[in-house]
Amino acid sequence: MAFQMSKLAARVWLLGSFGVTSSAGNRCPTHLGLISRLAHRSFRALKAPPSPGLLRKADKWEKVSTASKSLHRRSGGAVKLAGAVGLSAGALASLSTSTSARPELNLHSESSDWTEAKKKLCSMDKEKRREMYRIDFIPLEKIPVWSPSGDRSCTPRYKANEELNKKISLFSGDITKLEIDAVANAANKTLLGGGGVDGAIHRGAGPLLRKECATLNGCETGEAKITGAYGLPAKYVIHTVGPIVHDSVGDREEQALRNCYYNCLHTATKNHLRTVAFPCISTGVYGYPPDQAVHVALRTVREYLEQNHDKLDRVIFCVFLKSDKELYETMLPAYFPQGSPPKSKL
Ligand code: AR6
Repeated sequence: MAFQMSKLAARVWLLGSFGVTSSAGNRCPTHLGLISRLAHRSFRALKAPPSPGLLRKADKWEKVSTASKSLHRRSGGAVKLAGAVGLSAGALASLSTSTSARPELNLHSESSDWTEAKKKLCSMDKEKRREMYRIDFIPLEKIPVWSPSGDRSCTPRYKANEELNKKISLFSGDITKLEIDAVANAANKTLLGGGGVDGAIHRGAGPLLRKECATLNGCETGEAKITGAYGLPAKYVIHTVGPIVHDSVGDREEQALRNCYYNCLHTATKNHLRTVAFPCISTGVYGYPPDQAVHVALRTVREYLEQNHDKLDRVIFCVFLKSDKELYETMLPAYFPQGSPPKSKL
């Protein structure tokens, strides 16, 4: 029995010596301390002191544990400390990655709890959240407010309203990079992911998005449902299901597409979200002609902003294809015309 306990104590110590730290993530300092305490406790249970050499080694890990906790706080002096306690370069590397670079929340692990992750993300400030992103991000400040460029004359369909114009952006690129309150997703009825922009959003957000989506019982065409955005720079994803167009667009499809935009905006404002980006819903796999969809998108946003201008700061039309960019550039002045400059008195 005594022999087995002694072996256990030695094993506990050995665990500490051989890279348990590398897989222990950010709990590394705690693990080191625990290992040391376990070693001491095992020896106490034996009621016979271990060899002085073995104890010295256990004490050394205790010191490393205490020192690495303070390192974690101050994140400096790692090399000096390693020299002082004789840590190898490999052990130092595992210590430094596990104490500073690794975030405390694993958003890309299937086994993480999505409710817990969502709660933690909500309570984090922007800087802390930025440590979690795996992709480049584009902050709101880098997304310019829309202003007409070139010679794109187009008959205005609404009155000029400079206040509303300041709330509009046309962004050309990947919606998953936007660091804003919410990105809309052109999903399917299962909400469990797919191709196109839906696939990009799920890939960027990681497996917890699918886990949360699985609790929502799908989504009907034209409706919208909100989830966390997990690994994305955005805070939330608002999923909507656009209409599928087989031959031509009828009233039903047009109304359904309008509902998508309206319900996404309504979901955003209901949740006090002030910046929202839209992809060109239904215009990919679902076959809605982009030159018709652009009118539905712009009209619905314009009318929503007129009624709710105090509730939103920015609506971003995110275009992925050059042809869509050109369509929006052409049609934006019809829905968000510029005011005429004041007449000169001369
Ligand atoms: N960022 C912004 N826009 C994008 C991105 C991106 N990363 N990727 C594609 N787009 P689609 P749908 C544009 O087919 O027509 C999925 O499988 C794309 O160029 O993604 O509503 C779902 O699961 C196009 O302009 O959505 C559904 O089954 C727009 O996003 C189905 O597709 C929409 O194209 C939904 O079809």
